This record gives sequence, C-alpha cells and structure tokens, in this order.
Amino acid sequence: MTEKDLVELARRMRVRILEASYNSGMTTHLGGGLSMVEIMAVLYGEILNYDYKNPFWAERDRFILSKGHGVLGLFSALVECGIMTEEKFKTFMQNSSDLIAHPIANLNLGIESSNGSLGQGLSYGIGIAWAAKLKREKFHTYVYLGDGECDEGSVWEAAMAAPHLKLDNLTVIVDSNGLQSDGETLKIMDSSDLYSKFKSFGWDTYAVDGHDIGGLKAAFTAHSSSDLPKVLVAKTVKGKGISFMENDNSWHHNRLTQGSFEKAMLEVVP
Ligand SMILES: Cc1ncc(C[n+]2csc(CCOP(=O)(O)OP(=O)(O)O)c2C)c(N)n1
Repeated sequence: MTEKDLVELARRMRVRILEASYNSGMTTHLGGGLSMVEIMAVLYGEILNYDYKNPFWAERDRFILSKGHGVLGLFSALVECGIMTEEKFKTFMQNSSDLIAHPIANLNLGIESSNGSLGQGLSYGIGIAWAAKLKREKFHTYVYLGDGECDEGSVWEAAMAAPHLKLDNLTVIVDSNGLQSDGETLKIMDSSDLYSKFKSFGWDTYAVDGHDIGGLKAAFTAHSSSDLPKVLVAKTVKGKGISFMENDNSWHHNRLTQGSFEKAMLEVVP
C-alpha cells in the first residue's frame, strides 16, 4: 500500500472505532484505541503476513494485543483487512457477541489471543516465538504493549528473556501515549525512558513517532544484523485524531453521547 492508502486506511479505522463505540451505547476504551490506529494500519496494511480468507493459515504472522482494552484498535483493523465481517463487527458489545471489551481468542475472527489482564502478552508472544524457532517455523510474532502496562513486573521478566533466547522473530510495539487509566504514566510509575530500558535489556530498539506512517514502515522493516528481538517505542497521542479527546484522559473509558459522536465524526468524515 502507498503511504496515502495507509493514511486513508487509518481514517476509515477511526470512523469504525467511533461508530462501534457509539452504537454499543456503552463506555468503551476510546483513547487507547485511537492512539493505536496508524500503527495498526501499517501492521495490517503492510507488514503482517496473513491470508484474509484463511485466518488459520499456519504461516500467518501472529499479533498479540497485550493491552487488551485496545480492542477497538484491533477490531477496526481486522474488519478493514477483511478477516472480520462487517456483520460481526456490528455486534460489538451486544448481548452474546464474541466481541466484548477485551479480546477473546477466536481465529475465525483473526483474534490470536485472549487478553485484558495487563502484563501477560509479552510472555505469551515469547512462548509462540520461541516455539516457532525450535520448530523452524518462519512466521513472525508481534506483541502490542501500553506504556502504563509496562508498570507490570512480568513485562520485564519477559523483556529479559527475549534477547537471551535470541528471538529475532519477535517485534514489540510500546504505545507510549504517556497516560493510563489513573493519570499520567510518568507520575504513577516513571517509565519515561522505555527506549533506554529496553536497550539496556539487550533489544534492537527504535524510537518512532507512532502516527508517522513512513517512520513506522521504516522501523518495522529495518534489518538489524543481530539476532535480537526488536522493539518500537512509539510516541503516540491518546485519543489521536479527535481534537477534544487528544490527551484528555477522561476518554480512556467513556461513552459517546449523540452530541459528542457527531462532533467527533465531523473530524474524520471528509
Ligand atoms: C493487571 C491489570 N491491572 C489493571 C488493569 C486495569 N487497567 C485497564 S487499562 C489500564 C491502563 C493501561 O494503561 P496503558 O497500558 O498505558 O494503556 P493506554 O493508556 O494506551 O490505554 C489499567 C490499569 C488491567 N486491565 N490489568
């Protein structure tokens, strides 16, 4: 896809996120879903290897949404790339739907793993990547973390293990939007220098603007000569793309009224 196509894909994903959230009539995790959009557009539009007609394809790349509350960022990508149907996506948060506030593993829908309890996904991804190495399978594993999630000690046990195991078939994205549910990430647990932390744990480390499609593509495709796992520490804006949500943490988990929905849509519908 061209950069222009990816920008348009990201715009469509934002429309889908707003519609799904509003139609659910519920509070949903909007801020952290919107900060994911360009990263997910580049991943699903360009980087990940998958067959949208066969989500069970053994050689597909694996994507683990460790910050599971970011489901709208994931589901909007899955429906855009044709793995999840429009009909299924419309059931988001409805009674008896497979699509609830956190992902439940369901390969038919392209959902690789169940998540929601923060701090679990990196260890899970390492297990998949390590098994793939041992079995000489060629796919790549991607794990998506939040910066608030990096307060979890389990992230750092896993971060030590991946370079030790030489998992060059693993890429982590840290969505560094500087906020978490209870406030500023810096004030709750100072994780401001995640770049240096991952670097010191032995990772092939990249600092990127998480909304710059060209920069993201370059970092995802950069080839290191080493056998190290890769991490993109992506500076993002929580609520990105909707001016009144950007950096306003009341949108971490909130409900769109008709008024706020219409106001938000004006910013993403040309
Ligand atoms: C183990 C665990 N503790 C607490 C929570 C509640 N929780 C949900 S989202 C969230 C904040 C996460 O912050 P971050 O990872 O930065 O996500 P983002 O700001 O991008 O939405 C918390 C603490 C949880 N889901 N799991």
